[in-house]
Amino acid sequence: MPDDFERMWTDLAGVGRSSASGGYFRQPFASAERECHAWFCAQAEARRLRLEHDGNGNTVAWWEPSGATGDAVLTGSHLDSVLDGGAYDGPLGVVSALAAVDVLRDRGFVPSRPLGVAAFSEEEGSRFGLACLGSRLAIGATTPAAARELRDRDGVALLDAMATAGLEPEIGPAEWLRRVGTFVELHVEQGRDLVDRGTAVGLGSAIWPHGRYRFDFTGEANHAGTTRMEDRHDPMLTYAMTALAANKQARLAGQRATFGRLEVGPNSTNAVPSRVTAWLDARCESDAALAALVEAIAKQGADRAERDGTALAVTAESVSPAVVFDDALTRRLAQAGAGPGDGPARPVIATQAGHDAGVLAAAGVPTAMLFVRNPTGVSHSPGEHAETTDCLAGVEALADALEELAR
Ligand code: HGY
Ligand code: MN
Ligand code: MN
Repeated sequence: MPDDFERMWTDLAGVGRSSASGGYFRQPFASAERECHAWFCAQAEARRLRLEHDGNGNTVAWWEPSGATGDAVLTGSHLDSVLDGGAYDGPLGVVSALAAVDVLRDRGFVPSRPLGVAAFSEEEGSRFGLACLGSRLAIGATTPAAARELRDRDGVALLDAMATAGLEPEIGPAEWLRRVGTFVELHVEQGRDLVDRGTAVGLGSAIWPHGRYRFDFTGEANHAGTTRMEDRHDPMLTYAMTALAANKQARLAGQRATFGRLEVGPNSTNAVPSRVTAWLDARCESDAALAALVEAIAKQGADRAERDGTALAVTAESVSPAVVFDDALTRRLAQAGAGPGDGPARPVIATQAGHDAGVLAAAGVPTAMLFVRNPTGVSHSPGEHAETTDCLAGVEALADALEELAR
């Protein structure tokens, strides 16, 4: 089995990888991400899994032995990446799911339920701005009407991007998801909890609520040289003070706030800008704390705008409520595969990272997550990594979980 996992991992290693940074650019419905989906389809067909494509860009590979009945057990993750992302965030869950099917077959296991491996589209929201777009559309958490309004940074509409990629978009609730009784997503940990605990595999307890908010700062374009400092209405200044305020508010509250994306107009070296658009990513321990943090940051931005003679408008673009994973399912999987005398059950840890598992859990699908140790905790970066031995431990743990659920 290890060679299956490592061979598959090697297959994907070069797809969408930047030779300059070593990071990945697998934006949804662009060539590299579609190459990953095509690879996934080929791997599924090689395993005689039945492929199903919904109109949202999601792909599901089904293992349905004759006699398999009842609610399906679903696993899988996503193949898209953030800009200049790591290799493991997403693909580890998809490759591990295919490898877990190999392990189960090597064990002579035959599922009594249909078992599906999903590759969800646009989990990162890196192109169209809405996190977990594919799973949200499939489960009905986002309406087709709202999705049709989405544009990428070049103004390309979602449906046009899907059609250009050769898909026949029919976005909306997916029939296949109604057949799913439980979902288990394996993912590289995007933090250091497992490292600090000295263990390779853990389970997820909860996902912090998090959101993405567009801050539009508008001011007055003017000459960078002839305009006295006291005469300016500079949106860059208002933005800068707001970014500092966000950092301070989050640090004081023990939460998370990041301005990682910025657009400046007209983006000239020798002109005071007329507008600055900045995207805030905020994550907190509770829905109330998230609302309070964003409100505090927006208020400090508005107060600064008053002083600078600029204006600020804040728009929520993607909000994910707090998610608590199914406790009974998680406890059952913490013990799955454990033999007498095995050590303590797998640790159960919270995460601040969003996942398709969070979308399905929020929609009422009994869901659990498995996390694989990340030695540095670094993620959304070319530096993201997981040791092969830990990845193989994750595959075994996922196989144990699927055997437990589909026996
Ligand atoms: O942004 C996130 O939390 C996830 O990695 N999509
Ligand atoms: Mn992910
Ligand atoms: Mn991610």
